Amino acid sequence: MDIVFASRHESNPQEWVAALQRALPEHRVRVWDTLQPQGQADIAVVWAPPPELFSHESRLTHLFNLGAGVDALLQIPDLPDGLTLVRMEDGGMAVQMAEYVLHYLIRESRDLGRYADLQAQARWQPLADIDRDAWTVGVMGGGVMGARVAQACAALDYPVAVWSRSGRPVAGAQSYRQDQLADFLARTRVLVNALPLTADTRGILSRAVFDQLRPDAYLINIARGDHLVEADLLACLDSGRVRGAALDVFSCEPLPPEHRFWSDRRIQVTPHVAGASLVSLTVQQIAGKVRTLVRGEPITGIVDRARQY
Ligand code: NDP
Ligand code: OXD
Repeated sequence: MDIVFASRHESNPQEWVAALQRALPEHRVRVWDTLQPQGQADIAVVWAPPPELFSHESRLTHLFNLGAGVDALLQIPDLPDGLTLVRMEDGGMAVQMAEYVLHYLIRESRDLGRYADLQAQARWQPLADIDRDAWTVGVMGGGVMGARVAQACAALDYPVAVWSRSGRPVAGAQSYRQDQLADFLARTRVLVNALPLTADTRGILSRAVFDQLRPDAYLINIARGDHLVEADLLACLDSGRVRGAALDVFSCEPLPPEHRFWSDRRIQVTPHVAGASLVSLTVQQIAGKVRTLVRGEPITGIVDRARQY
């Protein structure tokens, strides 16, 4: 197989190529660029690939995405219909997502942000004990990321609800189907978004949803910026409907320096780092799937283009 690595965002593509080549010594692995012979690649490993990859490499059969989300790939105008898209399944990201959510959940439910403020005033002032039943975590999306997040919260005895298209069961949580959104939201105090960005989910984090949450709600968005209607969040923060938000992803990344989110003390901003695909685990997974394909066997993680995830 001729395997090319193509990413406009990766600062060190050689690190990926070297790791892939070590894992697949029987195949040829190289960084894709337009200076090399074209039209020979069978497989591309990508994250934000240059769009011209697809017009130059007509032999490609599989596109391995370094991330879990394929929304950006599906926007590429000339993406060939016959190309099989394969997403990253975990790759070390799910445990990081769980850590991220637990950090903000614990910070809010145990008043750790308020204790930081009290320390600044040298005030020794114990606050009320936690009422864990008042801190139901509602996770939107029960896939690889959402299920791991839900299980981590449940392991610390928080009540957990998970909402997904199918209502698939998640250990330790109560599951809700797509048509049970209102029941799911009515229970939820800390809303965690782990949905893929699709036509159905774009803009889902809106006032209509925030208004159905329990009072004093908190939002954690670890999926995509375009899930959130930013003006609705700001309005709900101002009205007190939502107490705060931890946001890892934004419609415009990097978040522009003048954006209001940076200076709003109710919002915690991180630069799209909630779950990073780690080189060793990612390469191991891709190499395993390439070997499976060479044996002529089916692989998991194939994107259903009609569903958009
Ligand atoms: P999965 O495909 O494993 O899971 C997606 C889940 O969303 C499934 O449970 C699915 O339901 C549910 N879902 C999809 N559409 C709808 C809908 N319209 N209504 C209700 N539920 C829906 O994805 P992952 O868990 O691996 O990843 C989720 C997203 O997280 C990625 O697409 C990406 O955008 C984001 N991400 C962000 C990272 C970061 O660093 N911030 C890192 C990694 C991922 P069902 O189970 O019924 O199919
Ligand atoms: C992903 C991401 O989709 O890192 O994997 O955002």
